[in-house]
Amino acid sequence: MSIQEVIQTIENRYPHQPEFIQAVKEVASSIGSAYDSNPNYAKLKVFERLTEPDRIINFRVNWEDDNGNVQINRGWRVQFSNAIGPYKGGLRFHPTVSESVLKFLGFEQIFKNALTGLPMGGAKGGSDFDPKGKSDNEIRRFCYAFIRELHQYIGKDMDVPAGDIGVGGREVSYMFAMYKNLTHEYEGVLTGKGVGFGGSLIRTEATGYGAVYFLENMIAAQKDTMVGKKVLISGAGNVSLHAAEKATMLGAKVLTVSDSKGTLYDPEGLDQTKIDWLKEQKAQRKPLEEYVQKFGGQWLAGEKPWQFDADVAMPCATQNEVDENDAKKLVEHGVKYIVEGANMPLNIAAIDYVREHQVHYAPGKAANAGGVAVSGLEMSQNSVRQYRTFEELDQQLKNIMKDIHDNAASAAKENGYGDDSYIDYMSGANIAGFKRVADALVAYGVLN
Ligand code: NDP
Ligand code: 2IT
Repeated sequence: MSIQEVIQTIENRYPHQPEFIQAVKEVASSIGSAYDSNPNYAKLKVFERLTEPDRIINFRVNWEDDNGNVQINRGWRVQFSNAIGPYKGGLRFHPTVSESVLKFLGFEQIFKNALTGLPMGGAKGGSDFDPKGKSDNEIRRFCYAFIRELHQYIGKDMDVPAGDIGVGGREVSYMFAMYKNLTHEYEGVLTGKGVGFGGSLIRTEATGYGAVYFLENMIAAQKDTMVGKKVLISGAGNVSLHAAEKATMLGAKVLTVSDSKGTLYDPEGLDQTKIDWLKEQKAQRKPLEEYVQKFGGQWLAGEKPWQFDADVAMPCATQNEVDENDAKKLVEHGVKYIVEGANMPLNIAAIDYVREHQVHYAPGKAANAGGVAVSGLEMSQNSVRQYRTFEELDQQLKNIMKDIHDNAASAAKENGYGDDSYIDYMSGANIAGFKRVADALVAYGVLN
């Protein structure tokens, strides 16, 4: 079956899964020549196999709210591929979670994890549970109930979940505790645990820091530096605020962050005091808007951050947050680099537009791989029962991000996509990630 026929099959079989179809098409658009270069890929139906998850676990989660009412949510784990390591990927708690969203995230995770060079397969999971407005006790009861069901399907060498939207250190620690309680085993079954009882240093910071390290490499490839670059960031969660922190440390000027209510614009740029305040404010789920009374700047209710002059844009909130109109604004306002901290934040029309306008574009599966990379380092630290220092792990994260950058750049060039002045990171990342997994499937024969 040709790649085009695989897409046709997916579209016919899953017409109600637009996010999943979008993610498959994006990968398919790049891998044609690499696919044709090895006849075994077609013979063993490698792409067709990779577009159908190994399995999807789907379950009900019953929990009790603070008023004693029974609440019911849906839970999933999409175990997409364990070709090159145990299933690995985050858990998302958000009302928009659906099978389509988790399949797109799990599919992307296969190639992202391959790009890290570490032994990790691809998975994603989560629930339509909405953490907003819930008390700490409700969050704890939900996490316990969720993992009480999921625990039978995960394990340190089988499937290792972590955080994503709505799931951070607190939630992972609750789930880890319940897993330990149920199995009587202390093992590295989840990553992103609290530091001090199994969590790795720098895991919390890793996705945002890693995305900025990737950006630093892109800018260096154009013989320029981060110093003085104006940066627009969307989101105000884990990825956004750590991207803002590292960009600021490296001398860039971060002008915006945002959330589902609107955008905060500070023409003076963020500094560490402001970032610490933002972290605290979000941890307490208080409004971003209150920043203006304390530090000045402007609050733009209901607006996105793409309307200001800048050099760099880092969408770090959620999928499809940047459409073609937003892409036009970014180009109009002089943005030369777009680095996806979020997964699939640009829709297909936006990607086409920025690439046509020669904006240097780093797809999430390459640029945000620092988080899962440090998760991989947490797994290895748990296995050998030793911890590494912050400095050691930060250096490893930098090295991994540089390797992903360089491997994506060379895969692009080798396959005829772009040159030194315009590196096609999207094609390069898709090809490099795909080949690693596809070669494993070929070696295995007809098994997964
Ligand atoms: P958080 O829950 O910490 O933060 C999410 C942020 O995005 C919040 O500011 C939230 O605003 C905003 N947001 C979420 N959904 C929407 C929406 N539908 N519309 C507008 N704003 C929205 O999540 P993370 O920072 O962990 O994740 C952000 C992105 O990064 C996701 O795409 C995730 O998949 C990706 N990612 C995360 C990794 C990690 O290690 N955590 C690793 C790699 C990628 P509000 O608070 O108002 O809802
Ligand atoms: O999208 C992602 O890469 C994550 N949410 C992190 C996954 C992980 O296992 O650390």
